[in-house]
Amino acid sequence: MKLYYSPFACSLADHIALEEAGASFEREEVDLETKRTASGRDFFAVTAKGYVPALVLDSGETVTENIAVLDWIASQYPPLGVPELLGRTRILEMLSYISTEIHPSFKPMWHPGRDAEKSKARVTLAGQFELIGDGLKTHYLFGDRLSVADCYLYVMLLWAARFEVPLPASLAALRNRMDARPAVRIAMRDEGLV
Ligand SMILES: N[C@@H](CCC(=O)N[C@@H](CS)C(=O)NCC(=O)O)C(=O)O
Repeated sequence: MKLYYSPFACSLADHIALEEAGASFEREEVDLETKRTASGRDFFAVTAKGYVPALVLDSGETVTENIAVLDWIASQYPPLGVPELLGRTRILEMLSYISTEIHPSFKPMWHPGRDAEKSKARVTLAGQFELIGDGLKTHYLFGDRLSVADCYLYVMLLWAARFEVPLPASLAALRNRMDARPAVRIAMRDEGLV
């Protein structure tokens, strides 16, 4: 299988999850400006969406969208899921919140200028992180074991640090815990981030 990714993009979540799973996979960097992959291929030939992540399975089928890619990874590597009756539902609930609420809130941060929009986004994001972090007593989102949802949240926490978004103490601690995980360090190194 092959993960198409861009350094420090949301695809880092899928990259970390694959490393955490101990999966055997290749990866290829995508230039999101030119839509060319590192080997010179037109990325639109991989996915007409033109954005990362795109995970090409061993069957040749391509899976896109963080929610679907991370859910697929958890389905293949059950320790990255949550083994309770509502476990998968809770993970999908969290992945959806991250994907449809938190992730888009960062949008203005990636553009130069737009200072008023950025200040507003910081307030929105701080509230969204509080919603997740307030009352969180466990090491990770769903207990003391990491799940694919932590991988996605972690990327949002890295973005929060980059764009000076305040975090509740529980999420700052979760980020520190993730920073120290060997799989996270490998993915960060392989994306040239450390
Ligand atoms: N709906 C997609 C959005 C993915 C996304 O926003 N990817 C960004 C990187 S974080 C991207 O590739 N942007 C480049 C572009 O849209 O041209 C998902 O949830 O996976």
